[in-house]
Amino acid sequence: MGVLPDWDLEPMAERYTLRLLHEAPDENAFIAEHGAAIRGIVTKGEIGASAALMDRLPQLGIVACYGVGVDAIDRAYCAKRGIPVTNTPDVLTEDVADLAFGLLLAAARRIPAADAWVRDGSWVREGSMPLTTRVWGKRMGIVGLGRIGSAVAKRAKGFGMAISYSGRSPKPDVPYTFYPSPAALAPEVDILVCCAMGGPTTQGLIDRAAIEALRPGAIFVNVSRGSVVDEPALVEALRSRRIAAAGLDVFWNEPAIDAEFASFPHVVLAPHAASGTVETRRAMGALMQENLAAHFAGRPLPTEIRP
Ligand code: 8YV
Repeated sequence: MGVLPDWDLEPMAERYTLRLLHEAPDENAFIAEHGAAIRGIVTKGEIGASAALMDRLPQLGIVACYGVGVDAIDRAYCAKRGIPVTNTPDVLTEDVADLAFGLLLAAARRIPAADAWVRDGSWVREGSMPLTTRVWGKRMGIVGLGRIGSAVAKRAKGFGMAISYSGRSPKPDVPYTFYPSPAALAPEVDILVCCAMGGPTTQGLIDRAAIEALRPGAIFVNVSRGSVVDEPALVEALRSRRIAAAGLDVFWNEPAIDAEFASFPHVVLAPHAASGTVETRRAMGALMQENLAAHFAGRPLPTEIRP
Protein backbone atom coordinates (compact mmCIF):
# COMPACT_ATOMS: atom_id res chain seq x y z
CA MET A 1 0.00 0.00 0.00
CA GLY A 2 1.20 3.50 -0.74
CA VAL A 3 0.38 6.44 1.44
CA LEU A 4 -3.36 5.69 1.07
CA PRO A 5 -5.20 2.62 -0.22
CA ASP A 6 -6.53 2.67 -3.79
CA TRP A 7 -10.11 2.61 -2.48
CA ASP A 8 -9.46 6.16 -1.27
CA LEU A 9 -7.08 7.36 -3.97
CA GLU A 10 -9.36 6.37 -6.83
CA PRO A 11 -12.48 8.31 -5.79
CA MET A 12 -10.29 11.21 -4.69
CA ALA A 13 -8.61 11.30 -8.10
CA GLU A 14 -12.05 11.73 -9.68
CA ARG A 15 -12.90 14.73 -7.51
CA TYR A 16 -9.56 16.46 -7.11
CA THR A 17 -6.29 16.95 -8.91
CA LEU A 18 -3.94 14.84 -6.78
CA ARG A 19 -0.23 15.49 -6.45
CA LEU A 20 1.56 12.68 -4.62
CA LEU A 21 4.46 14.13 -2.67
CA HIS A 22 5.55 10.76 -1.26
CA GLU A 23 6.15 9.53 -4.82
CA ALA A 24 8.23 12.55 -5.83
CA PRO A 25 11.98 11.95 -5.99
CA ASP A 26 12.75 15.51 -4.89
CA GLU A 27 10.47 17.31 -2.41
CA ASN A 28 11.93 20.70 -3.21
CA ALA A 29 11.34 20.38 -6.93
CA PHE A 30 7.87 18.99 -6.27
CA ILE A 31 6.87 22.00 -4.16
CA ALA A 32 8.44 24.42 -6.63
CA GLU A 33 6.32 22.87 -9.38
CA HIS A 34 3.00 22.34 -7.56
CA GLY A 35 3.10 24.35 -4.31
CA ALA A 36 1.31 27.43 -5.60
CA ALA A 37 -1.76 25.40 -6.62
CA ILE A 38 -2.10 23.11 -3.57
CA ARG A 39 -5.35 23.76 -1.67
CA GLY A 40 -5.36 20.83 0.72
CA ILE A 41 -2.97 18.36 2.33
CA VAL A 42 -3.93 14.77 3.07
CA THR A 43 -1.49 13.22 5.46
CA LYS A 44 -1.37 10.58 8.17
CA GLY A 45 -0.24 10.04 11.71
CA GLU A 46 3.27 9.00 10.81
CA ILE A 47 3.95 11.64 8.13
CA GLY A 48 2.42 14.98 9.06
CA ALA A 49 2.85 18.49 7.74
CA SER A 50 5.60 20.88 8.86
CA ALA A 51 5.48 24.65 8.96
CA ALA A 52 8.32 24.75 6.42
CA LEU A 53 6.27 22.70 3.97
CA MET A 54 3.01 24.57 4.54
CA ASP A 55 4.75 27.93 4.25
CA ARG A 56 5.34 27.13 0.61
CA LEU A 57 1.64 26.46 -0.07
CA PRO A 58 -0.03 29.89 -0.27
CA GLN A 59 -3.49 28.51 -1.12
CA LEU A 60 -3.54 25.81 1.53
CA GLY A 61 -7.05 25.60 3.03
CA ILE A 62 -7.18 22.30 4.96
CA VAL A 63 -4.96 19.60 6.43
CA ALA A 64 -6.89 16.32 6.58
CA CYS A 65 -5.22 13.61 8.65
CA TYR A 66 -5.89 9.94 7.93
CA GLY A 67 -5.55 8.93 11.56
CA VAL A 68 -6.48 10.21 14.99
CA GLY A 69 -3.01 11.37 16.11
CA VAL A 70 -2.09 14.74 14.63
CA ASP A 71 1.19 15.18 16.50
CA ALA A 72 3.16 15.33 13.23
CA ILE A 73 1.12 18.30 11.97
CA ASP A 74 2.25 21.76 13.07
CA ARG A 75 -1.10 22.81 14.48
CA ALA A 76 0.18 26.08 15.92
CA TYR A 77 1.19 27.09 12.41
CA CYS A 78 -2.21 26.01 11.04
CA ALA A 79 -3.99 27.99 13.76
CA LYS A 80 -1.96 31.08 12.89
CA ARG A 81 -2.99 30.84 9.25
CA GLY A 82 -6.56 29.77 10.07
CA ILE A 83 -6.11 26.44 8.31
CA PRO A 84 -8.43 23.78 9.78
CA VAL A 85 -6.99 20.39 10.74
CA THR A 86 -9.23 17.30 10.68
CA ASN A 87 -8.57 13.76 11.95
CA THR A 88 -10.40 10.41 12.11
CA PRO A 89 -11.40 9.81 15.73
CA ASP A 90 -13.69 7.03 17.01
CA VAL A 91 -13.63 4.85 13.89
CA LEU A 92 -10.28 3.29 14.87
CA THR A 93 -10.70 3.11 18.65
CA GLU A 94 -11.81 -0.50 18.99
CA ASP A 95 -9.23 -1.92 16.58
CA VAL A 96 -6.39 -0.12 18.34
CA ALA A 97 -7.63 -1.45 21.69
CA ASP A 98 -7.86 -4.93 20.16
CA LEU A 99 -4.25 -4.77 19.05
CA ALA A 100 -3.16 -3.54 22.48
CA PHE A 101 -4.69 -6.68 23.92
CA GLY A 102 -3.34 -8.80 21.08
CA LEU A 103 0.18 -7.55 21.75
CA LEU A 104 -0.28 -8.05 25.48
CA LEU A 105 -1.42 -11.64 25.06
CA ALA A 106 1.18 -12.36 22.39
CA ALA A 107 4.00 -10.99 24.53
CA ALA A 108 2.92 -12.50 27.87
CA ARG A 109 1.90 -15.88 26.47
CA ARG A 110 4.74 -15.89 23.91
CA ILE A 111 2.35 -16.68 21.08
CA PRO A 112 4.89 -16.07 18.28
CA ALA A 113 7.37 -18.39 20.05
CA ALA A 114 4.62 -20.97 20.58
CA ASP A 115 3.81 -20.87 16.89
CA ALA A 116 7.48 -21.36 16.03
CA TRP A 117 7.75 -24.19 18.58
CA VAL A 118 5.08 -26.13 16.68
CA ARG A 119 6.29 -25.25 13.17
CA ASP A 120 10.00 -25.94 13.68
CA GLY A 121 9.49 -29.33 15.30
CA SER A 122 10.60 -28.27 18.80
CA TRP A 123 7.37 -29.75 20.15
CA VAL A 124 8.29 -33.18 18.74
CA ARG A 125 11.97 -32.97 19.72
CA GLU A 126 11.75 -31.24 23.09
CA GLY A 127 8.14 -31.56 24.27
CA SER A 128 6.39 -28.71 26.02
CA MET A 129 7.57 -25.14 25.52
CA PRO A 130 8.82 -23.00 28.44
CA LEU A 131 6.10 -21.63 30.71
CA THR A 132 4.77 -18.12 30.11
CA THR A 133 3.12 -15.33 32.14
CA ARG A 134 -0.57 -15.06 33.04
CA VAL A 135 -2.60 -12.09 31.77
CA TRP A 136 -6.03 -12.72 33.32
CA GLY A 137 -6.66 -11.08 36.69
CA LYS A 138 -3.53 -8.90 36.65
CA ARG A 139 -3.46 -5.21 37.59
CA MET A 140 -3.46 -2.98 34.53
CA GLY A 141 -2.34 0.65 34.43
CA ILE A 142 -3.36 2.76 31.47
CA VAL A 143 -1.42 5.91 30.62
CA GLY A 144 -3.98 8.18 28.96
CA LEU A 145 -7.64 7.28 29.53
CA GLY A 146 -9.02 8.85 26.37
CA ARG A 147 -11.10 7.03 23.77
CA ILE A 148 -8.52 4.31 23.16
CA GLY A 149 -7.48 4.00 26.80
CA SER A 150 -11.13 3.60 27.78
CA ALA A 151 -11.62 0.90 25.14
CA VAL A 152 -8.56 -0.92 26.53
CA ALA A 153 -10.07 -0.62 30.03
CA LYS A 154 -13.34 -2.13 28.78
CA ARG A 155 -11.42 -5.18 27.54
CA ALA A 156 -9.39 -5.34 30.76
CA LYS A 157 -12.61 -5.64 32.76
CA GLY A 158 -13.44 -8.75 30.75
CA PHE A 159 -10.05 -10.13 31.76
CA GLY A 160 -10.86 -9.69 35.44
CA MET A 161 -8.26 -6.95 35.88
CA ALA A 162 -8.02 -4.21 38.48
CA ILE A 163 -7.66 -1.04 36.42
CA SER A 164 -5.89 2.21 37.24
CA TYR A 165 -4.74 5.08 35.06
CA SER A 166 -2.70 8.23 34.85
CA GLY A 167 -3.52 11.42 33.01
CA ARG A 168 -3.60 15.18 33.33
CA SER A 169 -6.44 15.01 35.86
CA PRO A 170 -8.85 12.42 37.30
CA LYS A 171 -11.84 11.73 35.04
CA PRO A 172 -15.26 12.26 36.57
CA ASP A 173 -17.50 9.17 36.67
CA VAL A 174 -14.65 6.73 36.12
CA PRO A 175 -14.43 3.86 38.62
CA TYR A 176 -10.69 3.29 38.10
CA THR A 177 -7.94 4.48 40.43
CA PHE A 178 -6.17 7.66 39.31
CA TYR A 179 -2.44 8.37 39.63
CA PRO A 180 -1.01 11.74 38.70
CA SER A 181 1.89 10.42 36.63
CA PRO A 182 3.14 7.26 34.91
CA ALA A 183 5.93 7.09 37.53
CA ALA A 184 3.31 7.00 40.30
CA LEU A 185 1.18 4.48 38.39
CA ALA A 186 3.96 2.09 37.32
CA PRO A 187 4.82 0.48 40.68
CA GLU A 188 1.13 -0.23 41.35
CA VAL A 189 0.48 -2.40 38.27
CA ASP A 190 1.60 -5.61 36.56
CA ILE A 191 0.84 -4.35 33.06
CA LEU A 192 1.36 -0.80 31.81
CA VAL A 193 -0.37 0.18 28.55
CA CYS A 194 0.49 3.46 26.84
CA CYS A 195 -2.55 5.04 25.14
CA ALA A 196 -1.64 8.72 25.57
CA MET A 197 -1.77 10.93 22.50
CA GLY A 198 1.55 11.97 20.98
CA GLY A 199 2.95 15.45 20.59
CA PRO A 200 4.97 17.93 22.61
CA THR A 201 2.75 17.71 25.71
CA THR A 202 3.42 13.98 26.14
CA GLN A 203 7.00 13.79 24.83
CA GLY A 204 8.89 11.49 27.22
CA LEU A 205 5.90 11.26 29.58
CA ILE A 206 6.76 7.64 30.38
CA ASP A 207 10.20 8.70 31.48
CA ARG A 208 13.15 6.79 32.92
CA ALA A 209 11.68 7.15 36.42
CA ALA A 210 8.44 5.50 35.24
CA ILE A 211 10.24 2.66 33.46
CA GLU A 212 12.46 2.08 36.48
CA ALA A 213 9.40 2.14 38.74
CA LEU A 214 7.84 -0.80 36.88
CA ARG A 215 7.80 -3.90 39.05
CA PRO A 216 10.15 -6.73 38.17
CA GLY A 217 8.23 -8.99 35.82
CA ALA A 218 5.96 -6.20 34.56
CA ILE A 219 4.66 -6.14 30.99
CA PHE A 220 4.67 -2.97 28.88
CA VAL A 221 2.48 -2.28 25.84
CA ASN A 222 2.53 0.78 23.58
CA VAL A 223 -0.08 1.55 20.91
CA SER A 224 0.16 5.34 20.95
CA ARG A 225 3.42 6.98 19.88
CA GLY A 226 7.03 6.03 20.48
CA SER A 227 7.71 9.63 21.48
CA VAL A 228 5.70 9.17 24.71
CA VAL A 229 8.32 6.76 26.06
CA ASP A 230 11.97 7.09 27.05
CA GLU A 231 12.97 4.40 24.58
CA PRO A 232 16.60 3.91 25.72
CA ALA A 233 15.28 3.35 29.28
CA LEU A 234 12.77 0.82 27.94
CA VAL A 235 15.49 -1.00 25.96
CA GLU A 236 17.64 -1.18 29.10
CA ALA A 237 14.77 -2.59 31.17
CA LEU A 238 14.15 -5.21 28.50
CA ARG A 239 17.85 -6.01 28.11
CA SER A 240 18.23 -6.64 31.82
CA ARG A 241 14.98 -8.69 31.83
CA ARG A 242 13.60 -6.60 34.66
CA ILE A 243 10.52 -6.27 32.48
CA ALA A 244 9.08 -9.69 31.61
CA ALA A 245 7.68 -8.75 28.22
CA ALA A 246 6.63 -5.92 25.93
CA GLY A 247 4.24 -5.53 23.01
CA LEU A 248 5.14 -2.55 20.85
CA ASP A 249 3.38 -1.06 17.85
CA VAL A 250 5.17 2.30 17.87
CA PHE A 251 8.79 3.43 18.17
CA TRP A 252 11.07 6.46 18.08
CA ASN A 253 12.41 5.86 14.59
CA GLU A 254 9.79 4.29 12.38
CA PRO A 255 10.21 2.22 10.31
CA ALA A 256 13.97 1.89 10.95
CA ILE A 257 13.57 1.03 14.64
CA ASP A 258 16.33 0.36 17.14
CA ALA A 259 17.60 -3.04 15.96
CA GLU A 260 17.98 -4.27 19.53
CA PHE A 261 14.20 -4.67 19.82
CA ALA A 262 14.30 -7.46 17.26
CA SER A 263 16.86 -9.36 19.34
CA PHE A 264 14.51 -9.67 22.33
CA PRO A 265 12.54 -12.94 22.44
CA HIS A 266 10.28 -11.50 25.12
CA VAL A 267 9.11 -8.62 22.92
CA VAL A 268 6.41 -8.76 20.25
CA LEU A 269 6.67 -6.11 17.56
CA ALA A 270 4.12 -4.65 15.15
CA PRO A 271 4.74 -2.10 12.38
CA HIS A 272 2.50 0.76 13.60
CA ALA A 273 -0.47 -1.31 12.52
CA ALA A 274 -2.98 -0.98 15.36
CA SER A 275 -5.62 0.64 13.13
CA GLY A 276 -4.72 -1.65 10.24
CA THR A 277 -7.89 -3.61 9.51
CA VAL A 278 -9.78 -3.33 6.25
CA GLU A 279 -12.90 -2.25 8.13
CA THR A 280 -11.21 0.53 10.08
CA ARG A 281 -9.05 1.76 7.25
CA ARG A 282 -12.15 2.02 5.03
CA ALA A 283 -13.92 4.01 7.76
CA MET A 284 -10.87 6.25 8.28
CA GLY A 285 -10.66 6.92 4.55
CA ALA A 286 -14.37 7.68 4.31
CA LEU A 287 -14.21 10.13 7.22
CA MET A 288 -11.11 11.81 5.86
CA GLN A 289 -12.85 12.20 2.48
CA GLU A 290 -16.01 13.56 4.16
CA ASN A 291 -13.90 16.25 5.77
CA LEU A 292 -12.35 17.19 2.43
CA ALA A 293 -15.71 17.23 0.67
CA ALA A 294 -17.23 19.40 3.41
CA HIS A 295 -14.32 21.84 3.23
CA PHE A 296 -14.50 22.29 -0.51
CA ALA A 297 -18.31 22.62 -0.36
CA GLY A 298 -18.08 25.24 2.41
CA ARG A 299 -19.93 22.99 4.91
CA PRO A 300 -18.96 22.47 8.57
CA LEU A 301 -16.18 19.93 8.93
CA PRO A 302 -17.31 16.65 10.56
CA THR A 303 -14.21 16.11 12.67
CA GLU A 304 -12.19 19.30 12.83
CA ILE A 305 -9.75 19.53 15.72
CA ARG A 306 -10.21 22.83 17.43
CA PRO A 307 -6.97 24.82 17.53
C1 8YV B 1 -2.01 5.84 11.46
C2 8YV B 1 -2.26 6.38 13.76
O1 8YV B 1 -2.41 7.10 11.17
O2 8YV B 1 -4.45 7.20 13.93
C3 8YV B 1 -3.28 7.33 14.24
O3 8YV B 1 -2.88 8.24 14.97
O4 8YV B 1 -1.17 6.39 14.16
C4 8YV B 1 -2.63 5.39 12.74
O5 8YV B 1 -3.97 5.14 12.65
C5 8YV B 1 -2.37 4.86 10.42
O6 8YV B 1 -1.36 3.96 10.42
C6 8YV B 1 -2.56 5.45 9.07
O7 8YV B 1 -1.35 5.53 8.46
